[in-house]
Amino acid sequence: MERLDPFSLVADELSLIANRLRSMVVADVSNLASAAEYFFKIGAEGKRFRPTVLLLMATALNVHIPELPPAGVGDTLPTDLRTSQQRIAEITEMIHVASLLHDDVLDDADKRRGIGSLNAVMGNKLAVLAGDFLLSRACVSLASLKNTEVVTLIATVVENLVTGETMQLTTASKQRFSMDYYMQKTYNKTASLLSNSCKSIAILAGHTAEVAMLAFEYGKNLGLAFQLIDDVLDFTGTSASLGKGSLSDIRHGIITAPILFAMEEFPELHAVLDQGFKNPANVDIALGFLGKSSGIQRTKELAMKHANLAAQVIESLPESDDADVIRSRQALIDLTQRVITRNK
Ligand code: GRG
Repeated sequence: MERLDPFSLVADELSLIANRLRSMVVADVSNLASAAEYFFKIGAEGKRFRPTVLLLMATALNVHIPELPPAGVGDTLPTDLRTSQQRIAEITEMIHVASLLHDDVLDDADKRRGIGSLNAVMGNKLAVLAGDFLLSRACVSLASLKNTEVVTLIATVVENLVTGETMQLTTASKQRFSMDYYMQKTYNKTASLLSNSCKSIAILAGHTAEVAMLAFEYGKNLGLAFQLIDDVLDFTGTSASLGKGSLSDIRHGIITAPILFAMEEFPELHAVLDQGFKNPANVDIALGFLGKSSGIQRTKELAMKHANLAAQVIESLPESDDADVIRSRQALIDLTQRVITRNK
């Protein structure tokens, strides 16, 4: 079967969602309106990785469910189902952007998606409020789906995001230098949104707990792989060489997988990391150790392990001979490899 770019498979639906998002973030107060719409404007929308995954998952799970009785009066119609799954994609993107707005305030970032960050352009106060506003609009949309299980899943995501961001603030060495702590933080910060939203797509379609768990596992492993590569890119940027990335994590004293692996090979790094990075020379020293170590390679291998686990999940979904289902599953498998090889 021909292999299509995963993004182009859902391109039409993605632009439908983009238009809906723009209409959902309209506010009465003009500066709140311009703040809230800032990252939904054409050209500022980012990679739209999450809605792409969710729409593909919706089609990938579009199989006959034997446990379900034949549709009766008042049941969710297939078109209503697809619309409710699109809502999940919109809600997920709103929560994602809200978390970016708050993250940029916490980090005092000046750039996001290649343009000025909202805090830099409109100030911290409006950026925080715009994030809260997006979150509240996401809540209203979520409530309209009238599915308490899905409400619980998405509410857990917000809790996990806040927990993950708070975990990252820790100054305790035991936690900062622990791989287990880092993976837990990574799940909270990045993978929870994908795992729980993928599961929501399955729940809305009426799938069994088993299939819902497979959707969750795909999102979790894809999200972990995505963040591990993000942490590599922070060091390498688009090039293959160290130090070409933004180095934003290490400059903020955030210890990620490449450094944690490097530390296993060069325990001397411990003292450098303990001193912190107020002194820019320490960044160079840490990069020196990282370059001599296999930290980047081992991080990529760990990302690959999670990407492969995500791909295996798709292989174990209930069989289907529907061409659209098969194409979407292939695209979800393709995405697991693209996440590993991406450079942005
Ligand atoms: C307001 C919901 C809410 C949370 C507050 C600040 C915070 C708690 C959480 C921040 C979590 C965070 C910033 C995680 C990083 C996730 C991540 C990998 C972002 C980059 O995602 P991309 O590359 O971005 O998909 P684009 O721009 O393409 O959408």
